[in-house]
Amino acid sequence: MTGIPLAGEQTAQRSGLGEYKGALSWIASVDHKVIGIMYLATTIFFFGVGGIEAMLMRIQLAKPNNAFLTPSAYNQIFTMHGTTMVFLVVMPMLIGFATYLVPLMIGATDMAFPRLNALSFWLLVFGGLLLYWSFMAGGAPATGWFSYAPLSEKQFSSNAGPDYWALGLLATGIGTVMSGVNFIVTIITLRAPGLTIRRLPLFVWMTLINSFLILFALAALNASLVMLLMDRLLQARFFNPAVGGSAILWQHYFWAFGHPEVYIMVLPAFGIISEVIPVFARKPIFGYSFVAASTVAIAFLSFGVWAHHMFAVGLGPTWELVFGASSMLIAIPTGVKIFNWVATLWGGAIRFSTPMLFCIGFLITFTAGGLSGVTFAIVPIDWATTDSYYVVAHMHYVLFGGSLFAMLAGIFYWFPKVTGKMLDERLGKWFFWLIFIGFHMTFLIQHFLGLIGMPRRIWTYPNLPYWGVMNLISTAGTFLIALSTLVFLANVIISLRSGAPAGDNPWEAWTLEWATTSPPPVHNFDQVPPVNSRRPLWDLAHPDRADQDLPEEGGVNIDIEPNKLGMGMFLLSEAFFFSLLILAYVYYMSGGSEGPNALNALNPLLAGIYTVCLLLSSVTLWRGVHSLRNGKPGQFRLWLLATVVLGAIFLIGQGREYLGLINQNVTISRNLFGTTFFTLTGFHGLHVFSGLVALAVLLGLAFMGDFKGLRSRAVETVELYWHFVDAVWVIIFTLVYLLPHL
Ligand code: HEM
Ligand SMILES: [Cu+2]
Repeated sequence: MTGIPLAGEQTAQRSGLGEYKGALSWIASVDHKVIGIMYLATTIFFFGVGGIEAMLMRIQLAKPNNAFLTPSAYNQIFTMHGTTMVFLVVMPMLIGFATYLVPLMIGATDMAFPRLNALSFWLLVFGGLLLYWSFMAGGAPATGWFSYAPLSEKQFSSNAGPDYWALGLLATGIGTVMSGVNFIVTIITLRAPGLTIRRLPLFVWMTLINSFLILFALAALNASLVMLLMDRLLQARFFNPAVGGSAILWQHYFWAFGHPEVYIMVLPAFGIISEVIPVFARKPIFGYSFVAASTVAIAFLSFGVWAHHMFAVGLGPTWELVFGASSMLIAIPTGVKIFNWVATLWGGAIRFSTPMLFCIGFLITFTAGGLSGVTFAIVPIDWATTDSYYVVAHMHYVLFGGSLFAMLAGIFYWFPKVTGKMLDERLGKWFFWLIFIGFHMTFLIQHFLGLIGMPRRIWTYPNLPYWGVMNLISTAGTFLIALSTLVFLANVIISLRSGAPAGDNPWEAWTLEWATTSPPPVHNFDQVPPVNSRRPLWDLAHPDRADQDLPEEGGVNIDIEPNKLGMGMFLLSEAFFFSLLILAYVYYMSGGSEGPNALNALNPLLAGIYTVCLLLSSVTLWRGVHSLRNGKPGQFRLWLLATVVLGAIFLIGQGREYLGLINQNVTISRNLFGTTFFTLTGFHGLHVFSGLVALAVLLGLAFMGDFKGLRSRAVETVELYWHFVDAVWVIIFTLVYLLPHL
């Protein structure tokens, strides 16, 4: 099996489920199966927390003028509920599914970077704990899950809640970017022979495309969070209108992340549906290529619709028209998928087992949610419904009725593979009908509450006609949902104890994960079956009617070094991160900034000298890698040393410049120039510093002896990073130091 030998060795040493005992074997595990299960357990726990928050809100809203919660408590709870459900439940639960399934579905022993995989998971746990620690540290954030400025600025939210919100999401955000990198490298470099890109299971295809979305969208979020933290902790001025900042800029930046985020929360769910429906309809998916291609279309379009969340801020008719049209457009590829799933069901020998019931529940509910979504693309309708319960209903139809129903289909479908036991079908059906009826009882009526004028995020409401009874019905539905979750938990516990044995392939499915035992061994496969089509196990079971669907198109794995590909993907995300910092600088400087600015505060000549040092260090590193490749470790050491020295000169130079500016009272809080200059060059400096640390470690290792194999790969990977950091500086130096003088 192709792939990184280290990964294989590591997982071989660590047993899979059941062979390792005790908490430590889980905590220390780098096995994708163990990490995948930990993701599921953690996100199901947070679903419980988010669900309790939802219950509390619904009890408060059960009748008019209620005082079960205080206004402040209500604001904290809806903020934490929304944040939890998005960042600690739906997104990471889908990552958990992919972490467990992708290596099995492509016939690999593990993810490309097992330790990075473990780190991504623990960053989720750390971020979640940090977020919830806010309740102990003076109160949770009460700014809503999209934390609009200036409400999220210090003067309106003086407690530490929003700081924990931003820091917690930064931790989970960094972990999520790492997962994205890991999935791309795993899927591109570790596939079994014959498993070409056009034969990938659709869940794997969706995970691949989703990972690219993650690289860019989470970079946008991380950059926005950094800027908000600069405002809150260092009195910067990014989003604070009172000191020249723009609250609308926060909205642009947040939704540049926020809208792609809704697809990050639904594309893998589409993947689950595309795996389960064919198996229970006993037909291959209808229009595989259309489902795959429409995913790419959605991925691209999802970065072009963000301002449909801002139709009420006064963008002007032109932009409203543009974003209205693009938001309509994105409904088309989604419609294509729904058509393909229904066409797959058509004429199928359908088995209405629980996984299939949830797929049908998904189709009904997500389609309804998608249709209300289209209504928001019509600007005047959005003006009437934005910030009302019509929005709350829409978002739950797509996120709960869509993503969550699909994940429940996935749990009932893959539970046998993960545990070796079948979930109880009777309890499964009870669970489905309770949650399906409970869901529609809770959220269908909210559409009408919104249309008759009930705003979202209100702690209570007056006794207006129908409002009380409609809210009571909604609340009653929530209790039905709560009851259903108890039935689900009971089913899991009973089945783990005494469920019917599953066997390798209880559903007679066709993808590779069903070609190994349930649960799989630590190395995943004793033997990966031949792959000559999209349904390798169908071909194996029906050699006379095998799916010879596509001629094999050349090599399977793209011949690229996994470390380099990984670093390349990481740098793609970093490039987007920097472009948002640069955009903020350009946006504020183009508007002119009173007081000190680049023209009168900076010394381009001196900065020019340091810039030459930094660029030279790229040359010395390139020479060093060259000498290493030519087996000249002595020369390599010298070039590496020169690189470290030149990089250090640049950093010292930047430090001196900072001291000089601070002595002139040019600081991050002084004006918009200070805010954008120090944040942009500061983050670049941080990248130079971490690059220097990596180079210094390599230099230390180089003086300690041989530099073959893994270590030389590490040098080439760091080289890629270093050239990137230098290239970013060229852009910054030109923009900040040169351009003002031209
Ligand atoms: C378990 C059943 C659930 C119930 C009963 C429920 C109920 C609610 C309620 C009452 C609100 C506050 C509405 C307001 O005051 O504006 C809310 C907001 C929200 N819910 Fe849920 N919810 C549930 C599940 C979910 C799920 C699975 C998601 C998935 C992501 C989700 C995401 C959100 C978001 C993003 C908000 C907006 C929060 C904000 O305004 O900042 N909810 N939900
Ligand atoms: Cu959107």
